Amino acid sequence: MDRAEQMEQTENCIAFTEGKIFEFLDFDNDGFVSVGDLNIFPKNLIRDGKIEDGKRLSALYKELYVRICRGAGYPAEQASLTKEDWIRGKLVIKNTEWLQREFMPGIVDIYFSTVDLNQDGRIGLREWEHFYRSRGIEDKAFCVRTFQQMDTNGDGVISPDEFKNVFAQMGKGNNNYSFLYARK
Ligand SMILES: [Ca+2]
Ligand SMILES: [Ca+2]
Repeated sequence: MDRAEQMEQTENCIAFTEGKIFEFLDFDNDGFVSVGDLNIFPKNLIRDGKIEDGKRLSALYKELYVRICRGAGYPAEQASLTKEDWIRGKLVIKNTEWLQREFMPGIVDIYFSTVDLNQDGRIGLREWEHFYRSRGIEDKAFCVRTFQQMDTNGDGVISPDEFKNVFAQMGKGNNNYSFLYARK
């Protein structure tokens, strides 16, 4: 495979994962995602007492939305985006300093602490099952399989580094982790 083919394959993989993320964010399945949809997640975390201050998370998502609009070729913020817009915009901003250095580290830490219910700095299988149950997924075999996939050193818990690695891999076009965005 030459370099151009490799790049195309990476882009296809990222597009696949971004399509899953879009479907996850489009809660009412109308084919559009607005900045309000992006804020459903931070709002739920605040409502459930998972985070005290959702301002940082909301600001990150707002900025993401604006950058995706621009990346998709719109001169100004749009009321909503289609899946095609979302993927096109995300592919344009995927290697930007902001996404890699600010957005991803910011949200990954928050994700980890919301799944780590007992706050011991590790995610156990029970916590992982709870995370999926909160999304209406009760499939135990699915939980075990995805848990083992993330627990790369096989010690029975997911460390912050293992968790971060999943997002780093997704950013590089590895679509083996799109299960993170599964919902019922
Ligand atoms: Ca824990
Ligand atoms: Ca581990």
